[in-house]
Amino acid sequence: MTNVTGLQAGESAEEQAFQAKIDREERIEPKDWMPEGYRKTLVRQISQHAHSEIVGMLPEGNWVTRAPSLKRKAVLLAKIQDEAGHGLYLYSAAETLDASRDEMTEALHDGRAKYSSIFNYPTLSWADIGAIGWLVDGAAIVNQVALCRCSYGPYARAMERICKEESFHQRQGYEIMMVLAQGTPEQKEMAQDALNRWWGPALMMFGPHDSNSVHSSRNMAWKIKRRSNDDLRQQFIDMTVPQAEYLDLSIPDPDLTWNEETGHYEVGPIDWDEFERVVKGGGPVGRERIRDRRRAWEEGAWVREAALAHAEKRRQRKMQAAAE
Ligand code: FAQ
Repeated sequence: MTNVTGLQAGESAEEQAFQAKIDREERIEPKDWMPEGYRKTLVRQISQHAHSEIVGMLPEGNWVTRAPSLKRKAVLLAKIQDEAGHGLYLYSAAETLDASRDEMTEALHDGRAKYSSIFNYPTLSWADIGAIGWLVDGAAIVNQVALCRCSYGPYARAMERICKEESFHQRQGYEIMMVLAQGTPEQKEMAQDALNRWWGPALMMFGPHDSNSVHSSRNMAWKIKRRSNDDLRQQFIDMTVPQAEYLDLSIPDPDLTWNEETGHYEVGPIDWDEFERVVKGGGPVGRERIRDRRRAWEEGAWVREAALAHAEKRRQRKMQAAAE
């Protein structure tokens, strides 16, 4: 309800000006006033996104030493390094909201912070590396293109850069699948098996159905989210089914149908019980992922210490030079 001052009930003048700025499609920058809820939900989403990039390096890292050729190994290494870079842009974007890197890392390690459910599945064959590029990066791009128009400037700018790299990732994955699908019957079977295992989890990447998405309505009003979970999932399905047909692989869903009237593919039910389990770290390799991240953090302690000591030395040298 609007009162005599033109404010919505319960809304302060600051909140109203903030929303008006968003409605004018102007970006919110770190030093602008923002409601605490806006800051918190962004820290949650951006840090979850950053953790996903970093944990997402692990399933692919599993195949670096077993890539089938030197070229494949070089490409895979470059992709994994890109994911590390994406994590860094995103942690930096979250830091502009007063979230500390150490706190975010701690939250990941002690299970308080989520990361994408998709990375709790194992990479059992080389074809899984193709399927990750094709399906996981493919789903990530669909979601992230929408996030390029997010109302928070640092997140939106990070997304623009990340999307460019993700589209290369998606193509390299599809190319691996193409080579396998056109290879020997055994190779084609590997590609089909990977599609069978990654299809359902890829659909879950977009989050729960809109009717069960707790953050959607608030985040859409704040224009953090531009399109709903189901809307983006549908775009991914419509884009990916013809790609599978081109590979002559079958989408593992007996209920998959083309709806002539709506112009969309329709899929069978998604296993939300599995999603709930996997999000809570109960996937096939959930524990292993956190164990590996913790170990990497501990083993990297000396690098952080050395970088800090070096920065301190430079600072002192600079101060000394200024004093002379
Ligand atoms: N996994 O109310 P909603 C990548 C959580 S990057 C885990 O719908 P929201 C690159 C959600 O956080 C992939 N948790 O939430 C790569 C919320 O948590 P709460 C990561 C999930 O935020 C490729 C609760 O459920 N991308 O793959 C998932 O409005 C290859 C309720 O859900 C991003 O993070 C899930 N799948 O919408 C790297 C994109 N879905 O409140 C390496 C940014 C939902 O309990 C190799 N994030 N949850 O703490 C977003 O766009 C949104 O946060 C959504 C969820 C769409 C994920």
